[in-house]
Amino acid sequence: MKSQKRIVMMTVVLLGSAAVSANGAVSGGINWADGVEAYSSNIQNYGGSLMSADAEFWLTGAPDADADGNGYMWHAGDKDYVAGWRSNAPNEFIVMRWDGGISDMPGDDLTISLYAGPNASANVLASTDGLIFTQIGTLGGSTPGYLREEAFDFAGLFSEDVKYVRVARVGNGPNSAMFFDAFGGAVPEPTTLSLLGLGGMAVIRRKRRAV
Ligand SMILES: [Ca+2]
Ligand SMILES: [Ca+2]
Repeated sequence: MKSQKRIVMMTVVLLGSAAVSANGAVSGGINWADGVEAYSSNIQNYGGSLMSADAEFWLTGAPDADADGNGYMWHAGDKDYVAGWRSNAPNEFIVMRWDGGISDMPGDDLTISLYAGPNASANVLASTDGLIFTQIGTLGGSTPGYLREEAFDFAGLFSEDVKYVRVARVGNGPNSAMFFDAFGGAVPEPTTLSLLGLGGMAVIRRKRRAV
């Protein structure tokens, strides 16, 4: 029922001809973050190299740390292209930037790829202007080294496209490290939308017939 509703809503978006601005960071149907806007002084990759302007690629673009693609990030050949915080450094944060912005669409709008220690936790906030941030959810702990994805829905919280996402450390101390691989915004893909649109029409027709 929920998925039917979502498909119908996608149809509405399609009929409303949602505008998608061209963006160099869109690949694989995902609008990957374009830049690292700000970060606290101890942000580093797993190996301990501090974040710098030259290392923004650790966090921008598509996920790239799990080179062999099996979900575990610490195999030989896997890349240390992540950034985050280690066990004891309170108030750490990272702010990611999207030049083209992310629209609030039906369903989830943002996916964060990360791994974390079992005691890790963070708040996730988003902003349209980089000044006022609104909490969109939280991140908890998991098994160290194992990549996971967490999705967030802007769900009517913003009147304009989101251009900044902030992850802010909460849990501090042993086993509370958290490392991020990529931040992806949802994009209404024209071909997918067309197919979903047709599917949505079919759902509407079926529903009408059922009434
Ligand atoms: Ca949404
Ligand atoms: Ca990465």
